[in-house]
Amino acid sequence: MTDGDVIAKEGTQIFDVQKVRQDFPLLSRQVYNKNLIYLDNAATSQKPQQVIDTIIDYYTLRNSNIHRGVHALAAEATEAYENSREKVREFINAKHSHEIIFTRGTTESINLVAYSWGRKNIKEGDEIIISEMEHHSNIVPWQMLCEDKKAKLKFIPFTDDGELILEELDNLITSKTKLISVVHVSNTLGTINPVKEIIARAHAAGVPVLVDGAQAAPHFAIDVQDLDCDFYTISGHKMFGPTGSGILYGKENFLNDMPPFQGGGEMIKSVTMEGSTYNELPFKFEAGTPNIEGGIGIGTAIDYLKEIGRDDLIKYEHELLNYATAQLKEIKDLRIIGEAKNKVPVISFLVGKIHPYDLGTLLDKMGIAIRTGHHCTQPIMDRFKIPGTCRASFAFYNTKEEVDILVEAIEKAKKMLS
Ligand code: C6P
Repeated sequence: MTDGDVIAKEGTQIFDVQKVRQDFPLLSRQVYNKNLIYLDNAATSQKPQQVIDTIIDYYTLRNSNIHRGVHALAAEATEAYENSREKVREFINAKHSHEIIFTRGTTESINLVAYSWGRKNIKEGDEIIISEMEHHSNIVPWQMLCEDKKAKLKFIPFTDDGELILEELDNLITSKTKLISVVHVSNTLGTINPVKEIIARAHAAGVPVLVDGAQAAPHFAIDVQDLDCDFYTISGHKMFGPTGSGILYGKENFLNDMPPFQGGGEMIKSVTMEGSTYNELPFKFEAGTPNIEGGIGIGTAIDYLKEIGRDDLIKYEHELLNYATAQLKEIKDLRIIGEAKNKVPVISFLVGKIHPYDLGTLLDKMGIAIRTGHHCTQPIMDRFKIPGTCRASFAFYNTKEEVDILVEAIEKAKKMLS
């Protein structure tokens, strides 16, 4: 198939992938003298020139600490950082910009809630519900909390296709349930979970919900007010922003009620030898000098996504997912792990008895970057009784032509390894 990568709506071009690719300088490099095919976007996405320029601009013209200087540079850097917070607010439709806490990423966001909200609200005998398809970042912090507080962690199971069994949720929720923390999109299975439905059921039982949105935000629009989630987490580096930038959204009343996560500069109102009082939101949760260029850069990534048009991007990615799934299924002995009806373009697969690491290594030599292993979701591997998978994760800058090259390369690797 040639690149039919411009989707036409009533004869008009609405998404030109070749044009979009020009914004991502790294996509035009070679590895091992082959054109790079980057299919590891769920690990981290590439960055458009606009985001790279923002970082260069910050260090070239504005580098200064924020919120504490009276001079011009400090004011400019603070303004850029706070403008970015407002862009994030709009991006996820939060009610207030002080509900947006800048973090290092989803891992830190979840740990913040587990330490701050968890240590205040969880006591012996309480229960927290997560699912069997969580990333380790949404398992381990709760295991640590439960161990600390002698609380219990319970799991929503999923089907062989990779869909959560929601009927089980009603059995899992009891009067002891204090929180549900669930992934919006599985990084291994690609499943888009019905989080709105989960939140409605949880709220009906008076239980708050955290949603791990690390893999959702890069692929579709998030509306935290519509979802009515109590917490939502995002990793900036997976949505075309800089590494070390992330978001914790929390409803104002939850965040106001929570004690600080870390102590230090910026998060205090006053400090005496006897004790301290704490700053208001969002600063109460942003101790110390933050990743300033990361915070500003995430705002540029949001500007970029708005500019290329999210609706068109979603349609394009959906087409890419369908095409890649169909082409990969043509390969004899290839088994896709995760065939939920509602997916983002993340495809985990195994080929016969070939170890994912061997296949991944050979594909790399052919210029194709995929991820192999358990993808920090060991319970999913246990569920399927497999050691790991190969995972091709796509972004809107990938093409059908790249899918074709991937399929050809897998066939070639299969011959070499059998
Ligand atoms: N998944 C992947 O290759 P951080 O590292 O904090 O930005 O994100 C952690 C995280 C949390 N939840 C989900 C659903 C995730 O996918 C990730 C990161 C990467 O799949 C690295 S293991």
